[in-house]
Amino acid sequence: MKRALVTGITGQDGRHLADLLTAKGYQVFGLIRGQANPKAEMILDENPALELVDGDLRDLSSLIAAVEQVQPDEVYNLGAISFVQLSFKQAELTAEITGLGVLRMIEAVRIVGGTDNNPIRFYQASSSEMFGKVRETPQSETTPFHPRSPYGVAKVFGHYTTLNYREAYGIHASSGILFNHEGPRRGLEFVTRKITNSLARIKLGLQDEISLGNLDAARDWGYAGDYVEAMWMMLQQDVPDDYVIATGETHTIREFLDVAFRIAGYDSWEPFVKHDTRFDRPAEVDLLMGDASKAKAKLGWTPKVTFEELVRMMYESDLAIETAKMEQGR
Ligand code: NAP
Ligand code: F7E
Repeated sequence: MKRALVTGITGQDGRHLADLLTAKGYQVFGLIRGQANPKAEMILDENPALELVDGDLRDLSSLIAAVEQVQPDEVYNLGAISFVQLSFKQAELTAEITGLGVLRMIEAVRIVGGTDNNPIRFYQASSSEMFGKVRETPQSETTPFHPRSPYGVAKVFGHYTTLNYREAYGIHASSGILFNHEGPRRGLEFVTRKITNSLARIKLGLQDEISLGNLDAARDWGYAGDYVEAMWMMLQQDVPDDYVIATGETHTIREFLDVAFRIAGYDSWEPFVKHDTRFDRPAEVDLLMGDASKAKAKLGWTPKVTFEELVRMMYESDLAIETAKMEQGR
């Protein structure tokens, strides 16, 4: 039975990856931080085969202890401050966790190492936010980076740290440059889920409007369930490498609103959406569109869920959640 250690286990991707690896017959260990993490119960209910191990990406000794305890075949480093807007307000903490956290995790892998004939394989969750003020469209593995937020800067550090450990120590370390991926498990702070959840509440008469920032930004949005498959595929290759994972389509926030409100049965979203400068960013990433042809050729990976299917899935899930809450009087 293969063993995997996943950081960021309580996050959107950690939960999807745990499900995928469990279905593939892995024993999955999730790194959990804090002394009574309120999300622990929820993820164990969701995946009872999961085992939790204490640790924090700010604490190297806790990571070494976790790797020693688990003796993993594969480590997936998904833990991060992942909300770009928060990274502007807590830049130092973002550098500490999203940036230096990668160094600590891969250093723990280097120190513990695994056996000579079964060295530990490492996955780093890199991001399309590294492209930032994009130098070319679509963006591929060879597009230069120009991050636009403390989050993007921290991810560039983590990305090059992964590459450096691969080259310097021969670690089987791969970096997935993932474009935005969403789904019903997406945090409510991100724009897609904020829209589908608010829309469900508008539909049920629980809310009148949605306050949003810049509606002109364009993103290459895919489904998280498809993207965690690519993470696993990267670690099954003989040779570690970096891969862009994306759909190759881009849509503005306006287009997301168009599709979501149409699915919910409205002619127009404009009467319900109001601009709130609190959600504008000090520096914006205007347009992301990925070229995942390397992942298709080498991993055989392609996205399955379309943009419209993704929006529908998220809206229907939020409608069910909000309806249940309403019926329970919450
Ligand atoms: P998410 O839902 O925000 O989850 C972040 C996870 O990081 C949570 O489990 C959180 O744990 C954990 N974490 C935060 N601080 C930590 C610390 N000090 N030590 C250990 N764990 C800590 O993020 P996601 O959407 O699943 O994304 C997973 C990874 O992919 C992140 O690295 C993100 O930056 C990257 N990424 C995401 C996307 C995307 O579109 N989703 C695209 C590209 C890259 P708590 O619950 O305890 O806070
Ligand atoms: O913003 C605009 C906002 O916060 C998307 C993370 O997973 O993907 C994610 O980062 C766009 C931006 O995601 C609101 O200005 C308008 O242009 O959903 P988001 P993100 O910043 O693209 C990348 C790949 C990651 O790696 C990150 O970890 O939407 N926008 N109005 C808004 N965004 C939010 N959150 N809230 C608004 O009200």
